[in-house]
Amino acid sequence: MTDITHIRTCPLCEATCGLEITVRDGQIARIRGDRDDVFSKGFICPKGSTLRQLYEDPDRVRTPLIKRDGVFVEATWDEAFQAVADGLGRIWEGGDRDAVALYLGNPTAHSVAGGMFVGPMVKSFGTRNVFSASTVDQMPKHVSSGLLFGSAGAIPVPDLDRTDYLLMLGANPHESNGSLCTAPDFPGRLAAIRDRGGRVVTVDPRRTKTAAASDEHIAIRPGSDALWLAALVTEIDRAGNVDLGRLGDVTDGLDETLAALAPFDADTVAAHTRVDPATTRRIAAELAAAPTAAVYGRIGTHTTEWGTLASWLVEVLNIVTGNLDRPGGAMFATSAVSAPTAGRTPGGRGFSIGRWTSRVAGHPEVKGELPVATLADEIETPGAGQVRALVTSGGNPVRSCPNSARLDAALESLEFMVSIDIYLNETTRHADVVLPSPSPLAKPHFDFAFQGLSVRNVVNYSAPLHPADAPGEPGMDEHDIVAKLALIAGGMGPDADPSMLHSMMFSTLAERAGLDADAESAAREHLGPVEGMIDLMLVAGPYKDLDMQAMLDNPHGIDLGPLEPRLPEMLRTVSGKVELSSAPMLADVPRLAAVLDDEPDGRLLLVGRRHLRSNNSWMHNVQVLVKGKPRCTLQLHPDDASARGIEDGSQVRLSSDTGSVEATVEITDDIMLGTVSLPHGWGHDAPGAVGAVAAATVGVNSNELTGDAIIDPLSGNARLNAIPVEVEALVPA
Ligand SMILES: Nc1nc2c(c(=O)[nH]1)N[C@H]1C(S)=C(S)[C@@H](COP(=O)(O)OP(=O)(O)OC[C@H]3O[C@@H](n4cnc5c(=O)[nH]c(N)nc54)[C@H](O)[C@@H]3O)O[C@H]1N2
Ligand SMILES: Nc1nc2c(c(=O)[nH]1)N[C@H]1C(S)=C(S)[C@@H](COP(=O)(O)OP(=O)(O)OC[C@H]3O[C@@H](n4cnc5c(=O)[nH]c(N)nc54)[C@H](O)[C@@H]3O)O[C@H]1N2
Ligand code: SF4
Ligand SMILES: [Mo]
Repeated sequence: MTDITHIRTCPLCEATCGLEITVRDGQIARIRGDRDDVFSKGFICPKGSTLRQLYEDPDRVRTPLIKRDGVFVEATWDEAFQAVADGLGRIWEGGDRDAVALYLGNPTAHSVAGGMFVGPMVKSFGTRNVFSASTVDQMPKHVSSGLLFGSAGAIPVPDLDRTDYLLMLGANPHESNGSLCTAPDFPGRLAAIRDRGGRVVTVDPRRTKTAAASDEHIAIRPGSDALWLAALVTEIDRAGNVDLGRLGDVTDGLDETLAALAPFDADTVAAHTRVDPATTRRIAAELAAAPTAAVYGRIGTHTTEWGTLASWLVEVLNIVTGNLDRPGGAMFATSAVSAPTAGRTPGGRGFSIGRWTSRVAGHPEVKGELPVATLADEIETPGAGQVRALVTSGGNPVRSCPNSARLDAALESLEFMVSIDIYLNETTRHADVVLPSPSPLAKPHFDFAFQGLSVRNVVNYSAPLHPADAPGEPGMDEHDIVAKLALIAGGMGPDADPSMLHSMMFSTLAERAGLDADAESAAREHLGPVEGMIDLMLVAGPYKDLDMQAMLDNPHGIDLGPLEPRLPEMLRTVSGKVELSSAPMLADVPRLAAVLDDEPDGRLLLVGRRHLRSNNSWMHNVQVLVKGKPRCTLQLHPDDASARGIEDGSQVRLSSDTGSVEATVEITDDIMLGTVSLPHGWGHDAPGAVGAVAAATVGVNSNELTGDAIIDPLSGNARLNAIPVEVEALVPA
């Protein structure tokens, strides 16, 4: 018996934990946390070790599938790409590139295929109908960052390891392991803040595990974070505590911002937020007085109709307390593959939205994307530019996007659909061709996205454990599948070799770095195409002496140190300043102010939640993760339950303006009065979806309740939280 140990980064969530995988006689014998990982130091959650179960899952798709007469039949890769070229070719024949839409899901952000190849694929499709999970997630942060700093990718992360005070809204890292804040063992890092005498305050309508582990939990009425954050700014101002510190000279628009926010204060927002004014004033004073502090908002703060305002207000607070870009505050990571900015003159082209608008609802384009909440509009509405075909890559919009029952029907009506995925699920069952990605173990891994969102500057590369044509794998690398689609869309035909795209991409990278492509390419003949390109990016990046060889020599990762101040060099606004009061932001404030005059909706408000052993709408086919008590329960406050005659464990009907579902009730005073919670991503009983374990789970799809009409206007983000609902007891039959 020989044991081979492989070290790699877990690709499942943003925490990027190091894994140590032991292979014995060709079988995966053990997966545990890599204690030598420079960042995660052995931390792992229950999902990390299930890469083995994902690899072995008999229900995972391992052969390309083509639908013939409504039934999937196994096909060769050549047949599958021919079918893709034929199917998309028929749509493109009419000359309308917008007729083919793309939907890019969450795993795209965690893969080399997504980080490197999806960009060229999107370009090559030449469609305006690009949709992704970003508009059910973090798009507000991109917009607020774009407007403030001139770059949608300049996202401040709380400096968890050095801060004295963390104010955290709408995030539950004890379950999610963190987002837009890459920090393996987030819970441990929170505990360390308290251990060193700091303070953690969590704002959430639910007393989550994170809230329970904090110094203070503030229960806030769902959907009202923007109001409360605005009030904090005003209270800091009124107390004379605004202090921009080092950034005073490089920040524009402070007075305009403070004036615009003046209507919001601790008293005026109290009825809508349910936070008592004394608490609001105290938190404002604590934030201002803390030696260092960071404000951080996530899913609960972003997935409302006020997402961009709330995201902006988080940064306004970091700025007016002098905490932006200083150790212990909110800082910018420096990815090893980003363009160097040190010594650069601040300024640039700035950021704008709305270079085009969506055809039916007229929503502005953001970062080249349209809101996924309007995908069904684009499929259902006839006329030039109607979406008639769709390509999904690592996404399950039929479970993850608002008004999903409508979207489900819309996908069924498409003329042609292609899915790159590892499962036949609620979404991919609609496809005409399914292109199976290999399991995570057969993929190279490099965190293009999360290096730029990390609480330390760190870089890792993982080589595949086994090749994409190893036993139990579908035979083709995911990045080659994406490359093939790019080439087909570029008119190169289904037989085109992915290496064509590799050399084009390599040349572009070399040119961008001011290097000679032929010479650089020749110097990298010993590396594969993906490794060669990453090598070039590392060499052209901001760190000296970093290249692919260093990555291969350091499988546990390379620690590049704590976050460093990066302003003003990285500012790409037109003014070269932090533009606090950009016109689009200030123009949206009156919409928020109008809420102050409204009566709060008397109905219950629905919010979502996550569980450590789940991952959005998937990983539900892994028995060790789904075993135990059903996770998809409707949490209800005891007083709301008794007012409706509802008992713990009973079945209820939950209805919104969009739809209704039946759910099992869990009565708990961990949820605030007037709020109910149902997790998203469940309900795996759709005909044609294949997954024996998932099908046996109990649960319903919460996105049958979320609507697609109300969105955050600046980012196009869907409203997935604070949905007015009614709950009624179902009389047992
Ligand atoms: N109500 C409500 N809805 C939500 C949310 C919420 O909080 N509340 N959260 C939103 C958020 S933050 C997100 S990110 C979205 C997620 O939205 P999506 O990305 O659409 O959904 P996922 O459930 O992540 O689906 C991932 C898909 O990728 C497949 N997959 C897994 N691994 C791979 C791989 O390696 N390669 C390929 N090609 N496919 C793979 C899975 O089988 C699955 O089909 O959901 C959003 N929806
Ligand atoms: N185990 C697990 N980990 C995951 C995922 C998963 O599905 N499962 N998904 C991954 C993805 S794609 C993402 S984007 C991240 C998300 O990571 P987080 O942002 O930490 O997401 P959640 O755990 O859903 O926490 C959101 C919290 O917001 C609260 N909330 C709802 N509405 C409001 C509101 O209006 N105001 C406030 N203040 N709070 C509100 C909810 O009660 C919930 O506790 O997690 C990632 N990690
Ligand atoms: S927290 Fe869990 S799922 Fe996330 S990277 Fe670490 S082991 Fe993987
Ligand atoms: Mo997400």
